[in-house]
Amino acid sequence: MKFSKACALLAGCLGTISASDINRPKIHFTPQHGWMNDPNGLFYDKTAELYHLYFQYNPNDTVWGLPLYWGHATSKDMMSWDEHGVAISPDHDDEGIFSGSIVVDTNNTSGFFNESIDPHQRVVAIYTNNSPEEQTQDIAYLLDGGYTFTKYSENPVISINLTQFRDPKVFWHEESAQWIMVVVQSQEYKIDIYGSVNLKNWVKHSEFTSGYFGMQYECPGLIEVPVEGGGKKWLMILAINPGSPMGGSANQYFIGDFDGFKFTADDTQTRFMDMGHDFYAFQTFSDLPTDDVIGVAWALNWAYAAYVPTVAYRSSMTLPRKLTLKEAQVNAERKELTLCSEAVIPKQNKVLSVSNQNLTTSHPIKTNVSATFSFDLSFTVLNMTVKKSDIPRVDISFGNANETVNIIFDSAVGTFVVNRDIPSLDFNDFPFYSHKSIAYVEPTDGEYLLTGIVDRNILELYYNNGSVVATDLFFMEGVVSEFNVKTSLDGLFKLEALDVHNLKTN
Ligand code: KTE
Repeated sequence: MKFSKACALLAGCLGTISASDINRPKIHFTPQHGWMNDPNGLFYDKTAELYHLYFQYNPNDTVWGLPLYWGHATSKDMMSWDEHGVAISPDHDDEGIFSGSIVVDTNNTSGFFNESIDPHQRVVAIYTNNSPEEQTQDIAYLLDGGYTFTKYSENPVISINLTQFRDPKVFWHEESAQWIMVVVQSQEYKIDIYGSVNLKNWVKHSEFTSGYFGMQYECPGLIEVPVEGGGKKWLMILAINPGSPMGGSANQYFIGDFDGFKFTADDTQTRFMDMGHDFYAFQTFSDLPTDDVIGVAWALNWAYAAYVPTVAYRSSMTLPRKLTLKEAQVNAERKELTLCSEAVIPKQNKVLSVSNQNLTTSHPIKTNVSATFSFDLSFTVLNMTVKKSDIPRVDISFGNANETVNIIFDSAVGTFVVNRDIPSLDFNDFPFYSHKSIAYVEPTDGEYLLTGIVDRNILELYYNNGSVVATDLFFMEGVVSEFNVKTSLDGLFKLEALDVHNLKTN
């Protein structure tokens, strides 16, 4: 039995499970205790068939603080994780091992590894060492398959005498036969692109600036993403904090081309990876066994991260998401190449399946659910004229007898609004920022499509085959037990299909 289960069982026996444990998600990674933010060093060990998740970690408190470490967890399926404590520690208590990434140096370009080290376990971490004087890019390597790092004796590998220079994401670029690093001059609003043949000596190739500036750039990423129907395009990922139009911190992305030295965006449009509040510092896995692009984000917002009402720990990661680029309907006339996200979710137990019926006010479709469940919903707007006074809405809600979260679709404006304002929780305890998330969604061939995943205190919504996504935390005093769908007026909407599943959590 896993450590966490034994603790929960023991606590249960002692009747001391705190409210936060009721809220603790079951299929989203959370640290057993302490503070977590950004995912770091995501990689897949092809020999051990193990996914590695490192993360920004303060084991000494449930808020961010120095010294800051890399925490570590592993998983066979990216659903249930085993935690392994601190992976990299700073040399001094006023320093932090800030965000970064991991590459598998299969061909030993760094020279750190002898032939006894399995090529799939030649792990090199590239991270920002944060000290009061400077943020530098440093490297460390593993000689034991992912558990004990040795820092490079000649660190830092990049130093430009800046205190706001961080978050290196590194990958191997086959076409130009070099390691590529994207890293931000955070408050200069620059994504710097560097190249190296050995992970030790780096040359600056170019800079990229675009999108919302916010207060600062953070956590960049550059990855080639499959396009539905064939081909690939390059995706530049960029986090800003604060300054998101949704409030607080957010991730944006740009679609374009990369030649090994310079990234060129296809257009000047700014696109957000997630229209909710709680999706930040997204990072993709290195060395996956397929061409799939899969990554994880931190499921919180710096605007209120220190205040969310969990007790033993703070924060979760999102579910892993598989990224593709598809031509998605963006208005009645036009499709645009759009980033589409698909959640990696566990096995499911169907609890409800209905189709082809009108949605009503008086007879909502309802079912009991476990606190970790998913729903797949599609509906159409019947061609009805609506009197000015009528408000044509679909109301999708979940919760318990006293607390609900509502996802309201308003066909007059083609918009879904998530309302997570739960009266039983005194929001004066912490600034839960905007209680509402707004997503403008186009129908696909006339149908509005929505997949929702609820996991105790986190809601992930995938609209229109994942071309619009929204992640939001919510906090109830009870547990989620009901799900239902109703409308503001009869005869306005037709349910095409609704499947509800409880998600197996082990
Ligand atoms: C922490 O809140 C501050 O100094 C930053 O804005 C958060 O920065 C540090 O977290 C990020 C990364 O840029 C840092 O490497 C990391 C983004 O924990 O969440």
